[in-house]
Amino acid sequence: MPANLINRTIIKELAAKAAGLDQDGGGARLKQVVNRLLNDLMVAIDDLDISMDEFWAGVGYLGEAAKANELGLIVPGLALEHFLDLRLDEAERRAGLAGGTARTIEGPLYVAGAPLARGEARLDDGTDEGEILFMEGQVFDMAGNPVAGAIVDVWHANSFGFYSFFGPPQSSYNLRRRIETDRDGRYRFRSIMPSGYGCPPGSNTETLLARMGRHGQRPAHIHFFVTAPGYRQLTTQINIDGDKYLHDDFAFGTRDDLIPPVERVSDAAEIHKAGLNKPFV
Ligand code: MBD
Ligand code: FE
Repeated sequence: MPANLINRTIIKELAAKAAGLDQDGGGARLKQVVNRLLNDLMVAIDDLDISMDEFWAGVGYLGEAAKANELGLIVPGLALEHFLDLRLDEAERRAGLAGGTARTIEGPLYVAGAPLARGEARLDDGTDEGEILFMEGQVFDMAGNPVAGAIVDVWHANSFGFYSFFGPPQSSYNLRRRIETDRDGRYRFRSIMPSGYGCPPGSNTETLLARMGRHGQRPAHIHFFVTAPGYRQLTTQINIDGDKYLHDDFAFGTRDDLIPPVERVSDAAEIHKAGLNKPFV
């Protein structure tokens, strides 16, 4: 098959023109980015001898995915969201800002404006018959001091792997809360154990992954944004230990530091002793 039909200098000039580099107007950064992406795409097309059919199949695919609101699913599925995290990690390391709880991807299923509670919250609306789950934690600054009044914005899937506002209807903001940390920086919540998420069967993303021999499954996880005035935001998740997909996440979000111990208790008295079973709002 014929590859490299076009001289690299011609590609360079064409990409520069298409990005408006020879024009006065426009934004320099935008032109720089478009120029680079076009150049690299043209080189890839030429190197791989991408056909007309293949090219338009790709454009059509992205259009379909966008129409179905799935770009936010394909990005993590192709490891790009995790890659952006790796870059932030390294930038922080070089700036001497490394440390603290590891970040991981946000994913496409966050919804702002969850009900705000103080210190503790119940996340589930009582309709999910999944395993009851309690979680508690404490927010510290980089010097190790507890941060009172931090907002822990938490969201996760139900016991079938579905999120409120997406997929089969659930009550508004089910399994989504903002919890303000108490004076010791502590928060705690009651909820139900999530199941792992799977890309919708037959969706563009699932189909693409299948065509590459991949699956679209995530291990069970719980998402967090942690914010406080004057601090950088932490975007992270925990994974539920023991999940079949714990180290086989289609979105590459699992990190070794983000798999806390899960303790299963059958005796309600043990829960009571831990002070976790009083009524939650
Ligand atoms: C999710 O629940 C998720 O967290 C990510 C990253 C991608 C798809 C679904
Ligand atoms: Fe998720």
